[in-house]
Amino acid sequence: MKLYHYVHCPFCIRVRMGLGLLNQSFDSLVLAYNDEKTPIALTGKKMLPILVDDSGTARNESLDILKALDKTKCLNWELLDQHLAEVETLINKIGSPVHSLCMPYWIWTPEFNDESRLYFQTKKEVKRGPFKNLIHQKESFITELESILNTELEGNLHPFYKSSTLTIIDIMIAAHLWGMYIFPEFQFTETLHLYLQRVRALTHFDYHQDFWK
Ligand SMILES: N[C@@H](CCC(=O)N[C@@H](CS)C(=O)NCC(=O)O)C(=O)O
Repeated sequence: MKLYHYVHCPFCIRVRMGLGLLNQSFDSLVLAYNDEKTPIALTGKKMLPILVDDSGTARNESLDILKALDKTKCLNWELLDQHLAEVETLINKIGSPVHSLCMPYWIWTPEFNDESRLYFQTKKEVKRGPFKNLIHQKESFITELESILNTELEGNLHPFYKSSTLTIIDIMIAAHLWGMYIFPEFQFTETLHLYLQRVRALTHFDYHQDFWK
């Protein structure tokens, strides 16, 4: 199997975590953000993650990829079905401040070069405004994120989200939060840090593995 992904992308991290949990080996292919040709040739869209299975079928949509891989249904998809609207709202609420805080930092990791950095920044600034302004507003994004984590996440961890065992919902939450580990002015509470580290250990996730091959 081949996984085409971006290191920072939360949807790609979902698939990397799922593959790790399921002990599925795969070729990890990190694409440059400005590479439009490769994803379009595979699926017709410029969107990652893309998983190409052993039969050569290319698939996107992180949850569809994971559902197809999880043959034994160990990720408890019923729990997601039961809480779908609530989880989607939570992920969107987390994603908004996380993306505003992390995008200006992600572009300075080894994943990007001058061309892909300019491509990413130009594209993302259309929706979010100048990265410079995002950094100037960082305190208010941090306050927004902390309030969501405090009121809508921590109390639901038992020790996983509404569950005593890891489910697809934990992979979705952890993948979206992982980027905050690179943000210098932010610190997870001990409860959340331990939760994320539990997900990391069970999924054998190594955020930076592709930078150090
Ligand atoms: N619903 C998709 C979302 C994937 C997605 O949004 N990927 C982003 C990266 S985080 C992407 O490929 N964006 C391409 C672009 O903006 O050029 C999934 O779950 O896989």
